[in-house]
Amino acid sequence: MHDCDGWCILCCGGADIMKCILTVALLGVAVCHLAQAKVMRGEAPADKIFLSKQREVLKLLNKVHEPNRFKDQADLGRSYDPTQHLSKYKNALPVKTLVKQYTSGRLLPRGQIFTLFNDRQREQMITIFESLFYAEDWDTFYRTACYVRDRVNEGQFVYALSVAVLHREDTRGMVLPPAYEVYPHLFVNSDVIHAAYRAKMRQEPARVRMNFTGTVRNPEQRVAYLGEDVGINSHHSHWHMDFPFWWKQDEYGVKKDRQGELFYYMHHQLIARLDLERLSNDLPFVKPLYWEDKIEDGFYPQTTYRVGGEFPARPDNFEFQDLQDIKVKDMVDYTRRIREAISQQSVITRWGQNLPLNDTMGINILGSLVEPSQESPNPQYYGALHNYGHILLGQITDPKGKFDMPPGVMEHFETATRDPAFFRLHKYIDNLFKLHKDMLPPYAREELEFPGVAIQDVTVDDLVTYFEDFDIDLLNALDDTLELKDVEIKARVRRLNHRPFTFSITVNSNQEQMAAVRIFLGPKFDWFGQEIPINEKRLYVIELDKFVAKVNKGATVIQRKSSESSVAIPDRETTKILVRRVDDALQGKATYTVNKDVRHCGYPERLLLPKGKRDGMPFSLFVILTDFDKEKVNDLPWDYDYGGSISYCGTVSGHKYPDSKPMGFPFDRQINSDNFFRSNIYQKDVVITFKDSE
Ligand SMILES: [Cu+2]
Repeated sequence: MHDCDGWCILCCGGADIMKCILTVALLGVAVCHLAQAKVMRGEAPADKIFLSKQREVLKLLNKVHEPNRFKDQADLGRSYDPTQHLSKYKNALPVKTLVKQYTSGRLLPRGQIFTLFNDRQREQMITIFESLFYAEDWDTFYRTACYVRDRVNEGQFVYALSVAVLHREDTRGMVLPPAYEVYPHLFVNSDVIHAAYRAKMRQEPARVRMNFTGTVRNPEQRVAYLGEDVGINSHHSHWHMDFPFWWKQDEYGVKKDRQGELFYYMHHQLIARLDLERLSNDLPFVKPLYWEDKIEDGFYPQTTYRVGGEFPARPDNFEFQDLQDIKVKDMVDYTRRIREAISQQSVITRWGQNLPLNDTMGINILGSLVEPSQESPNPQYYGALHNYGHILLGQITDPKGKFDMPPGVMEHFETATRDPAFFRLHKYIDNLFKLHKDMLPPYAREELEFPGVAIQDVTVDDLVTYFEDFDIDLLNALDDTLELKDVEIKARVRRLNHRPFTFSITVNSNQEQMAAVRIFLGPKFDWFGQEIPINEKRLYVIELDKFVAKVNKGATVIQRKSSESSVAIPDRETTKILVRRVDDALQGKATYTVNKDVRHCGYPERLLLPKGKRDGMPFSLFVILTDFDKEKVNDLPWDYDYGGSISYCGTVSGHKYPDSKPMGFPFDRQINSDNFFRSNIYQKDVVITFKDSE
């Protein structure tokens, strides 16, 4: 974001100067125009050392299902013996264990399906991750990565390497290829894979059209474009890589600030977003499921593992089944204990102490307890509501393992949102969080207001959504041999997008100060066409943006583009383009910029708006300004962007979450409409119009 000191020409720059001058002339106010694309503060040209590291990581993640095709890496991996270099690891135990497990044949073999929800497979993956993470320097890390590349299961390898790259200091800023290109099977339907194979056998380039799962006879199919969107699945799986539930904060020395609260908020927003899509498609809000009730809607994923068969399907009206280690009755008990803790506003720790669930910290504790993460105060007593929910749903059709069915879509973060039951499970969990939030007092006047600051007007361009085609590269989905040349085979999917839009927020202030700006969108009418009261609407509002702006004494117009939203990230670059850009930079043909805070987690920017309707659908827009100086946490420049997707994805690289307000403020607590609206809280109706194509 640019500085906006009233000296408009200095702050605007580029093509916006004329518009800027005109605005000043017409309105007599300072206008801050923001850059067209999302410009990241941490961006700088990459040096050769970084570039060659980036290239090696991309090589390691190439065609992971096959032995490493890069001879230099394969040779290095074959000859490297980690046990000869134990002093090169900050903690040598994991790598020692890994070598022992490998030589005794106890690791999950290559070619088999890896799921994080399987305790044994996860423990092995953690050993691989720790071997990579504890490597003292890049050289040791790289050699270890080459060593494991051809020895361990490829699913475990991709996950462990990715989390290591995201958390090591010497790999900061490195870009991982999009998950849907590394593992296309998890993202596209079986018939697409079959058609792709046919094309590959003929060595012919192809674009295979992929349809959403189900038919018009299944109402849930109307919103499949959201649950099956590769961007959403990628966002969700990356969130769980940035905030793994198995992360040992103290041991690894990397703190995860407000992880429990982020678990609540990111999932809460996913449900609210689906709810707005449902309204746009004449469907009621998501209903929570319950352990002892039937799951009305079945799900047939129509997706196939690379090896291991189809993802299991669930017929309509199926009931939860006991698994060997997880009983439905236990889930009921865990829920009861959690509800008790919420109503008493106190959790019992594993040492029998009481931990209060109050104020802003309560939700963080509750999030860690429900998921649960390693920070759960008492996993024995409160169980693993969310993780077990995923497993129960994933194994519902073969609970006793009689048919040796592979894991269900719910047992991978890359595929979970495809199943409508994912949202129903999370709505159930979200209602527990709501119960807790409802125990807290509504925000007091001084928490809501921003004395001396008033929003005079908010305008925004026409909000228009449409469907467009998008191609997914299937190169990694298909087995082939070195002799066969790669041909372009892609899956063509329909995906939602919107026209770019800009908010103009006119603010009056009695002094120059920093304002935290929050923009939300909520439904105006419910499924029955009745206007939703604010205290209910708050549960369905989606965050569109949150940022800091400087307001001047007098009037200021804050302008903010949809492309700058801090909940979202732009489209991921394809692996092919990424490789080409890195190669070009290595050869000195072009500059490659690296952003040390780069994020892979982030809601897809093109899904920022719900679909709306052809005739236009009214929504409620909210803009809230608060005093940033009172909520500022880090000692960093006010416009520091943390990689651009803080709202749902928090921060990485050791930074704290940048503001101290509860996530979702001010809609996370009960609202009394008489006291809520003040001069710094603005509401207006907006209309979203869906066009069939653009
Ligand atoms: Cu999740």
